[in-house]
Amino acid sequence: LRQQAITALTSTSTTEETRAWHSEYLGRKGRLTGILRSVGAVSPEERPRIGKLANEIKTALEEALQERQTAIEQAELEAARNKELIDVTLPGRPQTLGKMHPSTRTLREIADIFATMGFLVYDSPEVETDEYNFQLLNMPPGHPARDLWDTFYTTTPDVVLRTHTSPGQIHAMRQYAPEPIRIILPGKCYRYEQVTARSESMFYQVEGLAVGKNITFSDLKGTFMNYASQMYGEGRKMRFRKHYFPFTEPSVEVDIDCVICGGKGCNICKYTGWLEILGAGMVNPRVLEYGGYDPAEYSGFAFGLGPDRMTMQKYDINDIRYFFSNDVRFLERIG
Ligand code: FA5
Repeated sequence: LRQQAITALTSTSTTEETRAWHSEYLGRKGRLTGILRSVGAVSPEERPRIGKLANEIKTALEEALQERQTAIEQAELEAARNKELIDVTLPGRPQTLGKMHPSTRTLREIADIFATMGFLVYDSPEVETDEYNFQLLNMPPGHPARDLWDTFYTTTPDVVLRTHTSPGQIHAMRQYAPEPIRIILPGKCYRYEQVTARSESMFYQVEGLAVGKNITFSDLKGTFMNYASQMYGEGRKMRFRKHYFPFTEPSVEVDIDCVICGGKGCNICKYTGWLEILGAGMVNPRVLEYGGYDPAEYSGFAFGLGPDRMTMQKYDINDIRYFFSNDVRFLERIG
């Protein structure tokens, strides 16, 4: 039995196999254990000899097992180490570099251009009260012009997601009045809109506001001509259309010729060949007053640009929904 057990042990090569070997020979129901138990059955003369022999075998087997187990553990450890070994001669994996989102690029470009004309960047909240989003912009409760903006109301009374960046005008005026100001105010706006290739329910606007003495409509026009020539190069076609906003008087909308269709008409420019990029006008005297300026002394102009549509023009993107689609391929294509 001893010889047989030792041979079997030599052929084990994993911890599991040695365990199985242990239960076969030395376990509670093992073969050697069986012999040890039956020692009591042999004649009293034979008993000491047999018992001694069986115990010797037991000790020998236990020692052999211990030795085998140590050897196997060593081998297993070595194998694991080799498996995890790092081959320092392999070439490294290339790192993929992130790219700036086209909207961010446009926003920075706009900020740089207006900085050349002395406009500072001003930050204001995306969640507003009804008072700031409407009332202080000359739209008291029930004013029909509120319908120009499909508003996301919240479960908190009087709290809305801003539908435009214009409420920031009031925050800025109240902070700086009666000092003259020249600011731009970039940020996200929210509208409960039918989402299409040209309209999203979350989009960017860049508000602009200049307040001071003797500011006229010519300043507004001049600022825009300068902006357009820096953004699009000299000679880009632009048109001013009369419009209505409750917070400006007079008000205009400004279009540029659509490059996506080359002025022929496409769904982005509503088949007109022109793309509306902003609303603007002279700040309504009542709004100046709400902001803390005396309209007899001060005047100002304000505008609200839609940078997403400008980005679409610039990078030839035919659907606004790509902007927040989280598709890396979009960023890669633009890069
Ligand atoms: C306004 O929101 C006014 N607050 C702009 C303004 C500011 C006028 C200051 C006068 C003085 P309007 O709703 O037209 O106006 O939006 C302005 C621009 O935002 C649009 O010309 C368009 O370029 C962009 N825009 C509006 N709605 C969306 C939309 N759903 N998706 C993408 N861009 C939009």
